[in-house]
Amino acid sequence: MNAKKLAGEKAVEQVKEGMVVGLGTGSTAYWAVQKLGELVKDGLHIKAIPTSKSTEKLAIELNIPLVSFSEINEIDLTIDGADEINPTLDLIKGGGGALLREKIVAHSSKKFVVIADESKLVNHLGSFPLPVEVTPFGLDVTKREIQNLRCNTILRQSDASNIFITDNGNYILDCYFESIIDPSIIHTQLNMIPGVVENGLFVNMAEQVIIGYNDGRLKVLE
Ligand code: ABF
Repeated sequence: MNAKKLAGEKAVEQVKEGMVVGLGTGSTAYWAVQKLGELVKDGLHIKAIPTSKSTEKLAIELNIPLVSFSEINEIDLTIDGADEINPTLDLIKGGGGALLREKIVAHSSKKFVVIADESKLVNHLGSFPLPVEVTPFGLDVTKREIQNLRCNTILRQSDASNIFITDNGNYILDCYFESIIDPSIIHTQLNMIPGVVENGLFVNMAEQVIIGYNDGRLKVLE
């Protein structure tokens, strides 16, 4: 049994006729988008907002109708993955580099459901390096200010000779905190730094987490 597929398809059971749905990014959200594509093919009417250009491309291939924020009042339900999930359902996201659009979409949603396999569950956030989207302008100053928060930072590369560029034209600094005991404090400190566009801490945002297991079990955390 594919744990990520199980979680993704379980989350899609919450999608109802006429909903506006936020489509997540990553290999777990992939299964939710695939399932939605099947339901749309079978006659389900929804409108969707993708959280990345890669998800937008997948949605178009599946003929899932897309809308922009100017065409809707709010998003009914967003389904997305995560890199780490702590016991209070705070998240680290952005391993795929889409954290800015993911956070905008999740924040604009009446309900934000996170899907994952059990490997994402942690006691404390921070083993996974925290992705922080920063402007190219002033990078060295921004990097120094972030490092003052007691973390090491690495500029994300797309390959050996190219810097990773987000869908929004920015860079990602992967920040190694080791252990983040109070995510809300780090979140605030990071976003006060002028060159920081957004960070991958999703604090008090997830309403529900669906965990899939390879043996076919599902666990819902709220
Ligand atoms: C995305 O899902 C990112 O925020 C996060 O990095 C990723 C998790 O990756 P995967 O679902 O492929 O394990 O939303």
